[in-house]
Amino acid sequence: MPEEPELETDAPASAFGRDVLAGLAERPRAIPAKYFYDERGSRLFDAITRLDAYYPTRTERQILLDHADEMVEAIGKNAALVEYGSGSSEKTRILLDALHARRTLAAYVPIDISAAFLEQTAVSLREAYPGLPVLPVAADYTRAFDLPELPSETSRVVVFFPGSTVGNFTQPEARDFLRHVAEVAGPDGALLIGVDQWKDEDVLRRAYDDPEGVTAEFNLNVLRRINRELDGDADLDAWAHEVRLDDDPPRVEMHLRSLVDQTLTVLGERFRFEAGESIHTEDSHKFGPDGLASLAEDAGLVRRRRWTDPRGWFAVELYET
Ligand code: AVI
Repeated sequence: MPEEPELETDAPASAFGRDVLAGLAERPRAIPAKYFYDERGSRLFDAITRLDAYYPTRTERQILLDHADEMVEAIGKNAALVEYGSGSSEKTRILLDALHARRTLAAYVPIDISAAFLEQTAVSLREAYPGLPVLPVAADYTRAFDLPELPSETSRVVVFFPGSTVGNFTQPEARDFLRHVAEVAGPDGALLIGVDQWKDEDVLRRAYDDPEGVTAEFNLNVLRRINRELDGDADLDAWAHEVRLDDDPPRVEMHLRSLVDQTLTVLGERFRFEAGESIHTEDSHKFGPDGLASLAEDAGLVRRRRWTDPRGWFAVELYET
């Protein structure tokens, strides 16, 4: 059947505009978390990863440092390491150091939506790891994309997805994503993934409501973005960052709570808020020891290894197709 052409309407052109208008009209009101990450939002997220209160980044980093040799062994000889959402590939360097020292990697394929950033990263990685084919792909890894041609000696594809970004997907999204990863990895492929674990509620609250207020700025940044890009009129002093914990499924929710009765105008549409009403801006799912394994199983991925820190706050898990 021929594809239906997109209808010309006077709806806002950008996906951001469409999603914000739709999300503010629904109940509960919500804005997808992916819209945090404009340039300022990405910088704020980077600052979050360096906060004392935000344990995931440094805990995962330490797990990679402590177990890199075992991971290299489990990855096997001549794998192509395909990193989803590579950014500056900071954590990957721990793995790349260990893999490159043994000359066991066939190629490194960083995938990121920002082509300019990706090129910079590729240049510095080629310098740091002479002889390693670095094959960047500018793409949105949640959609279909083609892998570049891999060196002929490549034995398998290993997808690397650190940071517990899988926790920002809904469960159906996570299932679809894992299915897509299994397809990209192909037969004999693998997934090495960072998975944040459910833990003491005070630790979780502090991580998402840090005393320095960086996470609050990160959350409020989506309103700044609406003001700038969607002709919004949000008064940033009339909104507060709020964190809620929920256990079904276990997650940290971020909200923007209206401090007063007010009207928010976006692209000419008016949305009425009563004091105390909120916009849900992010879910960060936290998993039990087997939480991700059961989702992955539905996608045809079998867990083979699991590495954690001594407190069991974070895990890095290896799955195979
Ligand atoms: C990107 N993602 C894994 C972060 C998280 O912890 O869910 C985003 C974040 N939100 C608030 N702080 C960090």
